[in-house]
Amino acid sequence: MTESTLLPPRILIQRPGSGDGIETSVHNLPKPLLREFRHVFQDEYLKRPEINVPIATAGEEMVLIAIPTNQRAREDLVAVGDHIEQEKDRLLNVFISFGREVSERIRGKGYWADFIDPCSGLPMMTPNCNKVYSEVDGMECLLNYKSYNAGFCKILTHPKWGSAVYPATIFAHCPISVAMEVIQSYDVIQQ
Ligand code: B12
Repeated sequence: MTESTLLPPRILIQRPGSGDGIETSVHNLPKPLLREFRHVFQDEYLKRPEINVPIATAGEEMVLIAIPTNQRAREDLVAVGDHIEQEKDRLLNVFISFGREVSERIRGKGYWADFIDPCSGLPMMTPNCNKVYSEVDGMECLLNYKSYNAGFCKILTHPKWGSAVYPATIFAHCPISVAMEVIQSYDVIQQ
């Protein structure tokens, strides 16, 4: 738990029975992250809502929200080889599916949301953005996880899984209740 935490990390599953758990939490943006968010997305996020906001949430304050996710990898991602590449593809697919679904559900309610492509570090749904978002810096700031340097790449370490962790983040601009409702609709795996 950090000061920015609105909903602490819990392991969710997108499709019951799939076994692909994804640790997810909901946060306000602390100052350093807010500065970085503006570099990455500029003011593209202000271009929504472009449709009428639902009456249920119309009076609520709009807030910038980060939804960091971490998946436990079956391999240490710092190693190299075909099996690592295969594992990274699996983790990528699990996140893209989850990130897209969460973003589309928030967008479906009339608000802005987007997620970072883990391969490039660039926003997936917002056009005209070319600044890379650092997942490692983001997780350090939001979750207080630690990192180390592996050559050119900064590597995150999860408190339980070490560097067998695959970080990726979703962002939203909406009332807190909207983001909470979407995230709380997923099943939680007991740890
Ligand atoms: C591009 C990339 C690479 C590139 C280049 C890396 C580079 N640094 O140029 C290459 C292909 C080489 C690479 C290699 C690897 N990578 Co890589 N890579 C990335 C990627 C997509 C972006 C990293 C990046 O460019 N960061 C640097 C940029 C964003 O920051 P910067 O300009 O240096 O600094 C800015 C920030 O610090 C910012 N800032 C300042 N203060 C603050 C505060 C906050 C709060 C924030 C948010 C930002 C911020 O300001 C600075 C200036 O603008 C990330 C995913 C991601 N989105 O983070 C994965 C990622 C870091 N890579 C990963 C991995 C696993 C690897 C490899 C180990 C894979 C492998 N098995 O070979 C190797 C490492 C090999 C090596 N020794 O380098 C994983 C790490 C997993 C983990 N546990 O942390 C990540 C997170 C991808 C993932 N989701 O799994 N990678």
